[in-house]
Amino acid sequence: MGGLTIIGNHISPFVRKVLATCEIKGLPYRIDSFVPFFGDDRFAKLSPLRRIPVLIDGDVVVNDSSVICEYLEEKWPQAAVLPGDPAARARSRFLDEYADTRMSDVLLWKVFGRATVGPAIFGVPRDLAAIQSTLASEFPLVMDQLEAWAPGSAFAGGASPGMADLSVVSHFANLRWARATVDAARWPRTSAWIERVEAQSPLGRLNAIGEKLLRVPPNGHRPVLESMGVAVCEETLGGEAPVRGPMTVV
Ligand SMILES: N[C@@H](CCC(=O)N[C@@H](CS)C(=O)NCC(=O)O)C(=O)O
Repeated sequence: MGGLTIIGNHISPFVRKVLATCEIKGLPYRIDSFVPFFGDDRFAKLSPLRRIPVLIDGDVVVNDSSVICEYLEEKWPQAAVLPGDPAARARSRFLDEYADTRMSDVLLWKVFGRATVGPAIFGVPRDLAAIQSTLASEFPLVMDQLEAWAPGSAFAGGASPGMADLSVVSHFANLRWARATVDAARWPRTSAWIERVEAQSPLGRLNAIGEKLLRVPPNGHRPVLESMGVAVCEETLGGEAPVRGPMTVV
């Protein structure tokens, strides 16, 4: 069977970044949707760190959301998600890197992970004090940096949403799902940027799908996705029980 396959689910900001990139480029895909900790041995072979997303394009297997987006950009340059100018491209790549590292650490692992993933998947008690402490200390530092970098109009890499916008903004859905919000009066440029990207890229719709998946058990994604018109793989590499991978944070 030809076409692109993505292993991952819409709850992951990294997966939504890749799905949005496919959609911006008009590339059809199907998804094997499961929570990564439930991946079986075949998944571990395709994803050495047991992480999602994974892209399968025929015989080619690509790991890591940024590497996947750059592969897509190089193979299908139409509807570019990176600017052409080398300096602007470097800037976009830095924002993407910042989102994948610093924002992941603070927003995804220390807030969403503690609020949702730890309790729901691994039975770790929800540590509200630790979440509050992150929201009061490290979170504002991240937001202050984003406020200085947020584009005042349009998008990080130019006139249309690109990889940097998707990468940064996808984290804010997970933040909301952890019941934390962005103070628009304190960080107005960033708030407006988030709104623009969610409204003017596929991210808004992909976030809505992620929100639905959060409400069903880890092995219950298929009917939800099919009811929303998402193409789902016949076979799944999702297994029965959660496994901690080599990089698991929660
Ligand atoms: N840098 C990676 C991060 C991917 C990642 O951490 N994915 C999470 C889901 S949001 C995952 O698969 N976690 C499983 C684990 O850490 O064991 C990327 O951009 O793809």
